[in-house]
Order: sequence, then C-alpha cells, then structure tokens
Amino acid sequence: RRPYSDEVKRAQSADSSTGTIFDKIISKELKADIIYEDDLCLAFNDIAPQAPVHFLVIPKRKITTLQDSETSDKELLGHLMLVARSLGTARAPQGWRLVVNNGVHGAQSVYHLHLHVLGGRQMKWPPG
Ligand code: IU
Repeated sequence: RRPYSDEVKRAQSADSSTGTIFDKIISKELKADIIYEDDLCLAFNDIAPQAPVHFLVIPKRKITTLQDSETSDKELLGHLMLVARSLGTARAPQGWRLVVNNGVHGAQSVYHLHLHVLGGRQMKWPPG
C-alpha cells in the first residue's frame, strides 16, 4: 500500500475550529502571489503547485467548508465559480479543472473554502 502523501497527512490532522493562514493572506499580513482581487474574493497562485497553472479562489468572508455553506451563500459561491472560470480560461485556454476538497476524506487541509483551478497540462482521471 502506498503511504499517504504529506498533503493528505496534513489534511487528516488539520484543525477546522481555528483561523487559517488564508485570513492572513486576505489581510495582507502574509504575502501571497495574488492574481485577482475584488470585494468578495481573492485568487492567488498555490504555494505548492500540482500543475503548471494552479491557483486558488477564496471568499474574503470565511466559509469553513463547502459542506458548511448555506443557501444564502448562493451568490457568493456563484461568484467564486465565475472568477475561477474567467481566470482559468485566460491562463489555461486548453482546459482546466476545478476542485474543492471537502473535509477529512476530501483531503481538505485548510479550513477556509477554496476552489482549486488546475491546468496547463493534460489532467488525469480518476483523482487519487
Ligand atoms: P486543500 O484543498 O485544503 O488540501 O488545499 C490547500 C491548498 O492551499 C494546498 O494546495 C496548499 O498548497 C495551499 N496553500 C497555499 O497556497 N499557501 C499556504 O500558505 C498554505 C497552503 I498553509
């Protein structure tokens, strides 16, 4: 059996009850490679890219997991997807993948909702 990757290990021990590093990225306390920002969201290149194009789109107002989102978040969730669409298409015109890891089995390691956009190479299926 293959050992779990570091990312999955981190995800399994992540604490979902406290603030995350993304709060510090939003407040600019921590520098990130920001590629887009508006009133509702921020997009920045992933620090450990898994593809030539790999960035995250996050809401400025914290939603912990997609599972914890509410019906009233409909517009915000739609906005995140439309931002992912525009940036993804501009940066990876041949196609891209949108991923949301949710909870422990979803291998979520940062408990502040984020959309992964991956592209710039042929993606494979199924994911691990
Ligand atoms: P996940 O879906 O929760 O597993 O993804 C978290 C991502 O956040 C992961 O791809 C990390 O490389 C990325 N990330 C980052 O870009 N900057 C950071 O300071 C930290 C994590 I911590």
